[in-house]
Amino acid sequence: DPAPAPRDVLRFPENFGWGAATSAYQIEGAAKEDGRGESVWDTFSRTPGRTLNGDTGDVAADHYHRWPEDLDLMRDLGLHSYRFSISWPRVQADGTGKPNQRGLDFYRRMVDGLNERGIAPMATLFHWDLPQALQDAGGWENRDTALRFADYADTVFRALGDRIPVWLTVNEPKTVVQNGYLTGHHAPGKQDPDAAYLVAHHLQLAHGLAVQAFRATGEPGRIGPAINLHPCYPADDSPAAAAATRLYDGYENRLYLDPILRGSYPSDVLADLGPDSRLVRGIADGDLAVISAPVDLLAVQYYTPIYVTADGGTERRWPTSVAAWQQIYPDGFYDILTRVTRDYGPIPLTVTENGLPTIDVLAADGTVDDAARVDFLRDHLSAAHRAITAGVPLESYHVWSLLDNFEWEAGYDQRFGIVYVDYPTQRRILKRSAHWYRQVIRDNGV
Ligand code: GBH
Repeated sequence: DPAPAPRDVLRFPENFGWGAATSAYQIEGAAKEDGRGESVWDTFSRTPGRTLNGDTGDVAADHYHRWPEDLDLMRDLGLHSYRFSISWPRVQADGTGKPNQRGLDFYRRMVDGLNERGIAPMATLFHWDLPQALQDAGGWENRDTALRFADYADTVFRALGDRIPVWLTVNEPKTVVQNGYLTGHHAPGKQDPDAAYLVAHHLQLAHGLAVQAFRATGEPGRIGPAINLHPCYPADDSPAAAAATRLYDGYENRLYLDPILRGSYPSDVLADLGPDSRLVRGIADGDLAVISAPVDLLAVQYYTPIYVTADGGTERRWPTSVAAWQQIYPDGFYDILTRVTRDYGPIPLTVTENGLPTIDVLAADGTVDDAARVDFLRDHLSAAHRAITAGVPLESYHVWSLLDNFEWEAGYDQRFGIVYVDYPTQRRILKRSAHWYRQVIRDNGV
């Protein structure tokens, strides 16, 4: 039986949802099974030089075969909610046409298994694994991909809509834009700024069309976007740094929030891109009405702040994690949560990702001591608690990630899981953070 909670626990609201998150390509493996088609991430990760050690998601955490065990583990942790993603190429191998029943059946079984265990399924429709056939037809640069996405979403809603209470449309459109089309570090590996922002528009159009399709099915659940937000701070107190920070914030945050929640693009970003940009030319009449179709909740993902210098560059202020891009700054979590509520109104929020990568060691005694993750999670949950106290309507929190997994271009070295995956045996081992998180859930607080 759980020990009684110490009196200094920061209690979360009654009914607060405690969860964990994953995504399809990062955990499933089974890349060639049951009629799954190829995605841009299969192509990208199998291209020499694109990922650390040439790692791919071909096997990953083998969740496709081990899901019953993984669901038992979630139940043992006491999770209320599990956020996962549905692989588009499992449902439509080439991204169009008749659905692949075996792909849908996998998710139906898994979702039924969650419901049987009293864990609420939260499904993301797109976590970056675009069918390669659609990429060959232009990918997200092609407006038609947004229409294909709406058709895929409709198929999934009709198959699973009666058993999934919360849906998320597109995971982190910004990361597709920035990593897929600016740095080229993610699939499809392009470096084309003009294309990048048109891609942003088509991803948001895809989101809006999926919301419309969802409403049309009449299914009872809720739906919203999953957006990674970065609080931006000036690196010094010069007016130039303040101005550069405002524009940076436009590209990091408002570009993705405003169209959905305000029905308009931020004018400073549009002005910066210019009237001849593919984004500006690509906005058709009526698009913003589609994109701003009312959503039921906003899913926020937070990892790091950004400090902007007077010349528009960035600077480090806080200790980084083993991922060079991540500075550890819990107050940034408070800042971004309160800011969203202040600027966009009291829309219900869920945190669908927040976490720390570590290079873990499985000790001889069979334990994994990820003390840094416990500190990270405690500090960030304390910040979230402060945000709730300040009036932020945050209803649930999902740690990234349930399991160690394929960390995209960084391969398998960086481990985000609260559960360790011993890849050679695929054995799951609760890290210290998993034991700690189980107690957080029991106490409903930190
Ligand atoms: C999330 O992305 C993803 O949704 C999830 O799949 C992922 O595993 C998790 O977070 C952890 O990374 O500056 O070019 O070196 C977080 C998005 C990841 C986007 C790092 C920017 C910086 C790469 N960020 N990336 S770079």
